[in-house]
Amino acid sequence: FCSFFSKQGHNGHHERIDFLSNKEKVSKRKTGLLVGVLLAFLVLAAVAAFLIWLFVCEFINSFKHKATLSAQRGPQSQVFSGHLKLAGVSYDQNLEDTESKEFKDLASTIQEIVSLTLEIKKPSFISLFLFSCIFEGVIAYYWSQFDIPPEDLDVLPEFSEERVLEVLESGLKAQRFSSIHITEVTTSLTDPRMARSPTARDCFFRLEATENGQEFSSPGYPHGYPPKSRCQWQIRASEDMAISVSFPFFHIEDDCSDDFVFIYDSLSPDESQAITNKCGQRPPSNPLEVVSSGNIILINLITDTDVQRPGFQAVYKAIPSSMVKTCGGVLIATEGVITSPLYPSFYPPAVDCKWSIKVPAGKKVRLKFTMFRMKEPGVDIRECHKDYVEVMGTKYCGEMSSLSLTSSTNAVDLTFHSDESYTDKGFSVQYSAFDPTNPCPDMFACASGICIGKEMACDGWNDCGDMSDEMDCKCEKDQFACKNGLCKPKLWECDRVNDCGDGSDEKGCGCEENEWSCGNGVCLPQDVRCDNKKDCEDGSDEASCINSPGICSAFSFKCNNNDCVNKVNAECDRIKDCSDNSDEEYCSKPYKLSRIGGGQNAELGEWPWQVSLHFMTYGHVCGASILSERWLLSASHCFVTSNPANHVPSNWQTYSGMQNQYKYDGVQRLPLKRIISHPDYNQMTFDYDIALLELSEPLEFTNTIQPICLPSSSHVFPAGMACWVTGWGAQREGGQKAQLLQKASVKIINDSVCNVVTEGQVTSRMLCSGFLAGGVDACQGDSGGPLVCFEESGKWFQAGIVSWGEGCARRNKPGVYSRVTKLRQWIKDETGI
Ligand code: 4AZ
Repeated sequence: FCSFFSKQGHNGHHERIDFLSNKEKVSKRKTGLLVGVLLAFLVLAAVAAFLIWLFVCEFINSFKHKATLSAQRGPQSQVFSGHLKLAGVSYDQNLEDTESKEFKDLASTIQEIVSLTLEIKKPSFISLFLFSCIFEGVIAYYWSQFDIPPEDLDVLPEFSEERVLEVLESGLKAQRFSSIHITEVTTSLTDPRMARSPTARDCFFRLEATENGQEFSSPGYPHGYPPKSRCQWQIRASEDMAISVSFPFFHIEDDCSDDFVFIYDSLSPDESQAITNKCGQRPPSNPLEVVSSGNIILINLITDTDVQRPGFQAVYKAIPSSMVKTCGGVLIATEGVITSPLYPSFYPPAVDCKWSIKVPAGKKVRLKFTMFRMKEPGVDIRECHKDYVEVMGTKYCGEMSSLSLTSSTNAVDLTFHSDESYTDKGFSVQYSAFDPTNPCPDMFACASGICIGKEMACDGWNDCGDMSDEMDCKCEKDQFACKNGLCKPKLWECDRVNDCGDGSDEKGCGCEENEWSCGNGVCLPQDVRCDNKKDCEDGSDEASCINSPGICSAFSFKCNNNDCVNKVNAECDRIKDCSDNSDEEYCSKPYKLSRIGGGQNAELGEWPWQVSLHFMTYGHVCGASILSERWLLSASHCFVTSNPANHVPSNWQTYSGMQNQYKYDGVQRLPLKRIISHPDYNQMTFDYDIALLELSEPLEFTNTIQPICLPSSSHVFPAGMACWVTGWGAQREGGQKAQLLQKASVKIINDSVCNVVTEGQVTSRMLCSGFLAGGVDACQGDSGGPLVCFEESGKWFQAGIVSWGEGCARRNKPGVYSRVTKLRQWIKDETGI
């Protein structure tokens, strides 16, 4: 076992020769000291280094003429790592002892040869070239680093794995050493942080796995790992053993681009043999547990942030290779369970298994997967060209929450394949024989062949997973019969959400030509329009009366000079309707950064009016929105509680421009000067759940800090409109607060439906938004945050303040928000905004 030198090439001087200090001996394999082998090793190492150098030299020459890039950019490190498999080589155990003469001789000779090569032939534009190797039996693990100076960065795209491999392979084919042959070579581009760092030696460990579990943990555990750590644990076991590493405790920073653990089925950080990379927190009920395919494994911890997280605790042990490699078989029982090897641990790389299930003639086999996770970066789940389960000619991979299959005969094969890279939790499948003439005695038979309770059929929920339990149902009186055979609650009809899936519940909801359509979908005769009488529940029949200028009704936009504009949503539509321009004042500027859609995490600056309110030492507890440099809007119930400390402004801190609760770049933290809760706020009913917060100093607006537009009291947010709610609240009922700001699209729900589903608890100061089908909602910790809607005018308006709800995301229990339009006048009275 050897590890070699580092050579700093900037000045051409050798800086140091590092030998790893760990003296443990590992392998008990056959020994045989061969001076020739030593020589062969060093020649081999020199050859590899030389070949890589040749490759670099050759093609950099061809690119030299274009190499004049800005010197402002720093040098770029390119690291390649991989292994060389050697044949015809005997192994010398003394090489495992880094203190042995053999090891030192070999290390220094290789150092001499390679540095000599570099001194003479080093291209001036490669500032650092390193070659390091670890011998494990007949495998040499290596990595090479090139630091390309700024002026030569043009060549970077050409530093591809393919080119390096090509050069290595063709060079090795031409090798002239009779005693050894390279039977395999791999090369992969590697994150430079993984291969080497000046501090890596402070955190480098070689461990020997035995059948008794032993422990190691990340530096500083459990108090927190230091930033900029580059730690490596190389674990080995004796031949015919594999290694299992489990992490009973795992809590690394959530953002994997900062901190992460990378595990390899190799001793070098070779991407083609990566087992997995993980960050974040894992619950003890679902610990990370991985296994190697052979008797080596490498664990790297990279940390870049200052955010302190406890780190991990790991237990490693040697397990017989047979446990890893032996799988599959013939199964003749009428029921049983099949799992991927070592389940619930991650399955090992590079295994193939085949199970043949045979049940009595006349029966068929039902397969119900209770776990299916075979996710791998860059895999198209329609092709499954890497790890997969194959049943009846179809390959399955990725992640599936429900997969049920039935055989066409009384026999079925299930094969499992894992390739050399990336493994996952695997699968667990229950199989059972069934009688095709009566597949589900006393139960409902899904089209997939699985059985579910009779009461689950036609209940509006997709219990089979393929909707077959919800087809051809006889709908109850309080249900709507969808065209496609589904039954949905009558309440959901004409709520502007396609609950049936085929749109039939939303068809025929529009109004006739001679009718006026109210915002809540109600149709009234056309002559209700502009008769100065509120006919629609939401007043929308009086909100579009452009032919009645100057007439002020409750549905007119009132200019600052008391003129009235009878136009729907006149404010901030970029049209000057008021003679004093007051309809176009206080409109937040369109945000400059681009919006990135998809997913639940919000981007930095995507919701620039969102504020996080921290209370004493509790961290984030409520949300708020920015109205102006001095004023924030939030919910009264965040401040008026049984704890009087909640009402003390100095106990609160406001964070504007924030996305990640642990990152403060560009964030403005300001204390509160005053909390004004609505005087009519009712702690029992949550009526008037609104509060204004005056900042002790003004905010400075930036790209990520901007105010939200307040709607005028006549603004209509019609039912069915898609709006957005944002916050760091719990991501599910009873769950933990989010670290990254979350966003969710929710629909405005019509008031009469809102009243029914909340059993009459909503007042006119409240509105419902969400989905009656459940699944998307605000939750604890989002309170006080904004519900905002994008208007055709190109502006975002705040329609609501997160207030309350029965649980979170429950069916028929949408979120309830304070209705900003109804409280608009009070905001103006208190703040002048
Ligand atoms: C809360 O406790 C809370 N599902 C906020 C919103 C909702 C429920 C609870 C709406 O702050």
